[in-house]
Amino acid sequence: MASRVRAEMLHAWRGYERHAWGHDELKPVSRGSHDWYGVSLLMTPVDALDTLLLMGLREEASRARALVTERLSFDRDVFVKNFEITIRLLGGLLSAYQMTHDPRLLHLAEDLGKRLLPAFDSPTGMPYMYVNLKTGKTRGARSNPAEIGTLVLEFGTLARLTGKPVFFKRAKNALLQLYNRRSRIGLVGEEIDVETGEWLSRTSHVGGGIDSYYEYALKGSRLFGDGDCERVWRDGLRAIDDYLADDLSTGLWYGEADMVTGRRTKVVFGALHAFLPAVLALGGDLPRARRLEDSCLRMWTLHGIEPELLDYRTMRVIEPAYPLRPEIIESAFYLYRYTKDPRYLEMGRTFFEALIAHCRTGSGYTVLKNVVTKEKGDLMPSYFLAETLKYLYLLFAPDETLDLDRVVFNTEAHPFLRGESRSAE
Ligand code: DMJ
Repeated sequence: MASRVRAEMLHAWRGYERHAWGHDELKPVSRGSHDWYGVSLLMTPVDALDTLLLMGLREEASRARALVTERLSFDRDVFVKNFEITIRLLGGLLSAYQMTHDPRLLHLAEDLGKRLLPAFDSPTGMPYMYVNLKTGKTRGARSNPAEIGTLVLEFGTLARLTGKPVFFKRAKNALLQLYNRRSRIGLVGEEIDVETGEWLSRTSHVGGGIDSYYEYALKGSRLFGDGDCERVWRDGLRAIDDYLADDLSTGLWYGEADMVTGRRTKVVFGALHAFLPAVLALGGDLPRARRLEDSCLRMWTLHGIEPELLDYRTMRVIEPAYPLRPEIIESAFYLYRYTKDPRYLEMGRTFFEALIAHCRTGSGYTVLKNVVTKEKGDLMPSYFLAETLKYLYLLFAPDETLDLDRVVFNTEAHPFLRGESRSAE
C-alpha cells in the first residue's frame, strides 16, 4: 500500500511538473495552473518538498528544491494571507531545511518570517489577516481563532533555528491574546476584531476558522514544552468536551454552540472537523478519538467520499464539495500509530481507493464539486501533496519512516523536530 501511495504521489507531482511548473497550483482537468496572488509563490513545490523527501523520491525532490532555492522570492508587492503563507510556505521551508540542512531554505524562511511580522502590529497583538510582503502594510482586522492561533509552531521553530526569539514571542502572544478573550465557559467564537478585541461572532465549533487553534495549543506544548500552550489546550479541551461534544445514536460528534451560553446552535460536522480524532489521540484521549473517527468514517461512507459539511442528526449533506482534504486520513494515521488496530489500515485503504476512483485524472488529482454526483472541479490544492498523500503514505509505511515521538507536525503536515537547537524563548 505504501508503494501504491508513493506511485500516486509521483503521478500527482508529474502532473504539476508537466502542466504547472513554476506556478502555485495545478489545474489537473484543464491542464493549466493557478497562482494565488497573480505572481507565483511556488506553493506546490514548497508544500510538496518534504513529502517527496520522505518518500525517497530523490530526483523529484532535488528538482523541487532547485526550483525553490533558485526562483522563490518574497520581495513581492502583494497582500498575502498570513495564516496560509505561514502554514504552507514557512512550514514547508522549515521542515525541508531540517531534513536537508540546505541553508538557502532557512534563509528563505527567515526572509519570509520578517516580512510577515508586521501582521502582528495591531492594538491587541493579534495578527491582521493580510500583510503586504514588500511594504509591510496590513489589511483585514476581521479574523478568526484559526488564523490567529495557528502560527506558534512555525514562528517558534524559526526562532529556534535563527536564534531570534521575537518570532516566537509575537506568535505566542497572539495565541494568548485570543485565549484571554475566551468566554466564561471557556469557548471561543468564530470571528474577532483584532483591533478592538471584540467578538464579531459568538458561534463556537471545532471546524474551519477555529480548528487548528486547539491543535496548536496542544502541539505548542509538545514542541516547545510550553506551559502556557498546555494551559490553553487543557482549558479548551474541557470546554469543547463540555459544550460542543454531542453523543447521539448516529455517533459521537462535535457540533456548534453559543460561546457565551453554551446553547447548541447547529448539529453540523464536516471534513475539517475530522482533524479532532488526531488531536484527541495525541492529547491522550484514545477512547474518544476512536469513537469520533468511527463517526468520521460514517460520514465518509455515506456517499463513498466525505462531504465538506453534514447535518449529523439527519445525516444529510449540507455542503457537498470534497476539496481533497487530509484530516480524516491524518486521524487514521495517528490512531494506527497509537493503537496498532488494523481497522485504521482498512480505513486508509477505503480512503485511498475512493480518491483513485473519484478524484484521479490523467494529469493529477482534482477536487470534487459534489460528493453525491461525483462531479469534478479543476484544482489540485498544494495540501494534497503536503498532507493527504503524506499521511496516507505514513499510515502504511513502516514506523521507522518517521518517529512520531521526535517530531510535531504543523497543521499542513510539515514535521518539525522536537528539542533541536536553541530554545524558542
Ligand atoms: C490545510 O491547509 C490545513 O490542514 C489547514 O489546517 C486546513 N485546511 C487545509 C486542509 O484541509
